[in-house]
Amino acid sequence: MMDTISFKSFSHPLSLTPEEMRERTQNFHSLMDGRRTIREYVDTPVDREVIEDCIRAAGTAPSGAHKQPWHFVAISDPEIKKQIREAAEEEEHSFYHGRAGEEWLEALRPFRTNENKPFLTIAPYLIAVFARNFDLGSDGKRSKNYYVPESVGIATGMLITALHQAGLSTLTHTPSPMGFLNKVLGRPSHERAVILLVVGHAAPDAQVPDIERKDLQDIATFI
Ligand code: IYR
Repeated sequence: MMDTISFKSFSHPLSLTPEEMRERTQNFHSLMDGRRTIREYVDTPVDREVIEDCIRAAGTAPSGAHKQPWHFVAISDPEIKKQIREAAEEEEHSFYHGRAGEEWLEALRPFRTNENKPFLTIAPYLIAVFARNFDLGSDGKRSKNYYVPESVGIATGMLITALHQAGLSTLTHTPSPMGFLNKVLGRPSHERAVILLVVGHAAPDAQVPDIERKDLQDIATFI
């Protein structure tokens, strides 16, 4: 346990003029505005080092009491991807044939999703994101983590951003329930799978829904 932490001085890696700042924020928004959730991939491999760096970047996210309550499993093994696809499609079948309920299915209909998930075996990487509500010491002692959904959500957003700026596409897949991921990936029961990120190059003929993002005035208030 870390009882005391010493403090050190900080300097931001960037020191920008207001003009440089504006240019960077405009460019960054434009880059992020080009991100789309992608459901069609090619099997072109991605270097493991790229995935490692993106996960490192995600691991820089702020977290409650710096507990870093996340674990990422990066899967490229075709056999494990196949197991994940089979289990996910089984869960999704019951979701789309009853469990979801009419209102949910109605909300999803325009997006043309269904229980078939070929991207789970085609995309070169799947990254399963796990959240830990507590850590387990080697003596079996539990230590609590804080703001876990917030911390893991922020880290996942940073992971998606890191992958996008590397030229890769993602799908924030949420097979539900996701308990099968603990079993297939051999993760302990105090870890809870929250998102299965599909990662790779978008198929050249990939299609995305023609939808708009809310305007600034609809998502922000300045007072
Ligand atoms: N998990 C299902 C259903 C699904 C739910 C929502 I909310 C979406 O935005 C998209 C899909 C699936 O992955 O098909």
